[in-house]
Amino acid sequence: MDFDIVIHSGTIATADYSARGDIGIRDGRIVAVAERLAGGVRRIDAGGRIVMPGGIEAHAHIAQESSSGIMTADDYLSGSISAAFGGNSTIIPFAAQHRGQSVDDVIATYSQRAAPSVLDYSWHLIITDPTEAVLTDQLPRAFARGLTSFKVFMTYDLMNLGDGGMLDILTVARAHGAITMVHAENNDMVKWMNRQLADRGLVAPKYHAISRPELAEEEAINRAIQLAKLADAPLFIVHVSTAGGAEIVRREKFRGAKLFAETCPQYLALTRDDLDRPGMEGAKFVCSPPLRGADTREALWHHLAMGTFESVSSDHAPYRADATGKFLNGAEAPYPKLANGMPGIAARLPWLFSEGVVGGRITLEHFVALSATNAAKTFGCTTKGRIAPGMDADIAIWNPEAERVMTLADQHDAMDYTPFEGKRLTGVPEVVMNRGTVIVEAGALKAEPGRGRFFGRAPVDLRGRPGVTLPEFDPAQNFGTGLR
Ligand code: DUC
Ligand code: ZN
Ligand code: ZN
Ligand code: ZN
Repeated sequence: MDFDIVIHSGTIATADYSARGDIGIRDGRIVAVAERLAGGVRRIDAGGRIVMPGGIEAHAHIAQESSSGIMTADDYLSGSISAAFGGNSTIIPFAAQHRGQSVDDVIATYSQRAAPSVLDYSWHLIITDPTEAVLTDQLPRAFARGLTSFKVFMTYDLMNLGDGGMLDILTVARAHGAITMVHAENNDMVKWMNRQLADRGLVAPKYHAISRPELAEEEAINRAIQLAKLADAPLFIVHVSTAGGAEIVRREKFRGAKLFAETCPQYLALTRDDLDRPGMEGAKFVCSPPLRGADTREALWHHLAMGTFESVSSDHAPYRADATGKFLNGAEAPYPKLANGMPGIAARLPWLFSEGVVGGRITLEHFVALSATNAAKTFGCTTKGRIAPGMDADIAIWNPEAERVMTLADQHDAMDYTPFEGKRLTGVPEVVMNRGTVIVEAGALKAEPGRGRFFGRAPVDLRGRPGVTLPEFDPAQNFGTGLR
């Protein structure tokens, strides 16, 4: 039987190796990888190009209300299109529970919202109200449907769970092979700093960074890991922004914690000086955790190169710099009332490729691991994130030499700014496929809204054996070492 598509003469890059070769695709799957393949209803010439797994964007906020009720500018149509233009084949945004809402209702709500997606999608749940019914009934049901990851918060009064709540939820996750993702900042430290600054009238955007000190992240990362070790449960630290936090992650991985972590382009590209731009420009750079100093930025690059992080995710949190987003609470709103987050779903991979691979800081294979393969492993995407027979044909073909300057128009999102405006980049994803369908080619969208599909994920794989979960938790044998 003929192939539907053969991608030929490209350099195939995986997380382990790169080599010249051809890829044969049939019925949306990769069915052959070989030095040379004949045939193909369509043959795509990838000479001089790099052929790699399409990115998996595992941290994005799309069609999601913030805890203060501000809706993201991107819905699943613009968000998925923007992701595709940025070299992604798959997105795993958040589906957020409001206090009092059932998890089943959250899933029903986001199922409707996600219907227009051009890319395959799954969700991480955000749990803010872990009632008995949520812990014993609703979450296990969600895990069984393949939502095997969820995020909790150690900060924000409306979301913060407390240490006991964290232990309860880690235990439920462990029992069902799910992974807990955590936003780690010490809530009381941040609130105390907010009062100190407000008492002195210091509310310009630049004080946002001062209000959320590095110490607050480091303390909370350390505490979250100790809680996870006590519960002997896997933990994923999202958006690590500090060198101290990265050092703790590194040390605790070495000690055997079941630990995963990501950082984001903004922490590798920008600094808190961007918050001090004239007027209210700095509001565009308000995100949590906040941007740090140039020394921290360099340290995070070293951690990335050393392997401290599994992934680099965008934390795409698109709030426009107008009264629908950043300035919903006024054009001169004090920093605690500015919408929190910045866009980057289209920028993540082109920026990381350029600064990381072309810039000589990480290898091409490491780039593939950070952009797709590791997220697939961590989050149980068993048919995605790799180029091998049997996998979904989720593929991006990159021109590694094309040069451009990053602009808002290139992002194809619903935003009115990009924090990466004007950055010079080398390397462009020219063709992006999802399950064998071309989504983006030659700078144009080729896919129909609504073609993306939900996919369920396997339990978290801690032992290289997908689907094998941990033995039952036994408090009589628990020494809190995380080493079993
Ligand atoms: N956490 C995120 O992950 N994104 C936006 C804001 C936040 O607190
Ligand atoms: Zn967060
Ligand atoms: Zn986020
Ligand atoms: Zn365009």
